[in-house]
Amino acid sequence: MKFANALKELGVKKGTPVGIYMGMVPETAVAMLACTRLGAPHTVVFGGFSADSLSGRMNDMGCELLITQDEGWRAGKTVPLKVNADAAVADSPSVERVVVYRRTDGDVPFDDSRDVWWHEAVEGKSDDPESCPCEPMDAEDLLYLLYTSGTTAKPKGIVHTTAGYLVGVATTHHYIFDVKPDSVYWCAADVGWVTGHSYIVYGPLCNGTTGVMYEGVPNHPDPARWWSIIERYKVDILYTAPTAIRSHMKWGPEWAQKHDLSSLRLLGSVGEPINPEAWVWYREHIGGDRTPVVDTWWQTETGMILITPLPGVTTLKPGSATKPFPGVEAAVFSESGEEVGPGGGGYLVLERPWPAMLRGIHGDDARYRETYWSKYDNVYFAGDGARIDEDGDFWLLGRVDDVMNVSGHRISTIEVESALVDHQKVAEAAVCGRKDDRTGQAIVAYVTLKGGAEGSLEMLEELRNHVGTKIGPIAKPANIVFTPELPKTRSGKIMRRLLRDVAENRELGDTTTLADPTVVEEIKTRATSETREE
Ligand code: 7RM
Repeated sequence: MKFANALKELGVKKGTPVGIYMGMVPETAVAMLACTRLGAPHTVVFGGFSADSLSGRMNDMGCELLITQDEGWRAGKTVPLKVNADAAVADSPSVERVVVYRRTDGDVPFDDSRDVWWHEAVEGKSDDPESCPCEPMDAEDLLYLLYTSGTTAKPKGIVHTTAGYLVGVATTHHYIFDVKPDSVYWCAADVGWVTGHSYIVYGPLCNGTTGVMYEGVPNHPDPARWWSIIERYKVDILYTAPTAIRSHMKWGPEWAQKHDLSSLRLLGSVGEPINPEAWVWYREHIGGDRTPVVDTWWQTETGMILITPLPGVTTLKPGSATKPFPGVEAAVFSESGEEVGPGGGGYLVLERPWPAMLRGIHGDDARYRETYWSKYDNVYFAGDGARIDEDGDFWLLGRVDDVMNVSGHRISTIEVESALVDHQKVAEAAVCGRKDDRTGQAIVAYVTLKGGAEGSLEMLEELRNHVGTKIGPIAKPANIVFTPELPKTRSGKIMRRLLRDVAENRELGDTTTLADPTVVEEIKTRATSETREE
């Protein structure tokens, strides 16, 4: 309330575009909700993004005000948010004012004519709701833009509007996470991604749910950090990503065993297909073999979860997101647009609108039509491959741009990855196709072994054979590169495009969204030496 009054005094009103560039502090949620109260649409830019990414987004939206903080605080180190924000604002002429939340009290540049401290802006402001009534909004008024990468270099500003979005996220949050009045719910995503928007801020807070927000990383000061938080706050619902679960697998179950996790009632997964081994590990070592695990499929564009089990209702199946949420009509189509029945595979589509669906791409209607509505008539094209099994359960196979074609056989990178991580010595694997004169494409696998073990030629053969046994000889990787880390975006998605560049000896493309840019150099060195050994 106080902060909404502060923004109001700074001239923010219905329709004023506001940028938010902050870390995982509760004030980020406060900033988002203060904008919403005033009817001002926001765009939250993940704190790990660069100044260039921030200014690109603010320019696209035409932001007039930016809310940031002095510094972020992550794994014992500071993140220079204000310094980056200043560099971004220098390239974003529409930004007139900058509000700075003091988090670390670090010495940061401050321009008195433009910048204002958060704590000074709220000083003396009223916290009476009557002093700042909610702006009445039309159901279809813009709530926020969230930028997400597509197939071009320019991120798309996904448009989410007010009523349908809130109905969608509140309903799915309630039913899928089986939220109780006294729940302590923890979504471990970053608030800068759609998962943070829908399932840290809007869904849970519409439902009045108490939530945990954690600023740090899972392994600082040690890998027991998450489990001690769960014990301390008696968290009953945990929602995270497969990549995080696999990291915990790599560190070993002993960290979780040190803590009392009996408060947990439900576990969720999102962001990428979860391999059955990680699913089972999650349920066994974190869920004490008691809790349902809900594998939830959705996208920035869908706004809300669309394919998921309902706990206590749906029969769970490790690796499958199971069934569409009630009211959602999902189907799998062949290339030519025929609906594929049980047992078949193809492209995931949505045949009926849903409340939280995107309303467009900001400023680019042509791209909106082209990306989602041009492949088939009147159905939404999700860009994911999927299979429906004999029980009608959906198996998500990853982005369709990640499908390989080896000697005319369609093989999903995810299928090969799942087979590799199914091997007891493998911690993580990423797979991509590279051009091959004989077979069209050949499969290249990048593998991280458990406990940081080094790869050997014996191990290489063992893994190729393992994949051969799991999927078939056709799916055996032509090359396996052992590497201590995989290149991931800061939201934890493996950057296969970069792996393809390495596999095909190309100059590396854009690496700016990588969490750790040094990883690819290491992989390049290993890939070259590995190929020589072959
Ligand atoms: C929520 C989020 C969307 C893409 C989507 C998929 C993949 C997400 C799952 C999944 C298999 C899941 N939004 N994806 N959830 N794949 N099973 N449960 O991640 O816009 O950042 O990404 O993520 O490929 O198209 S997102």
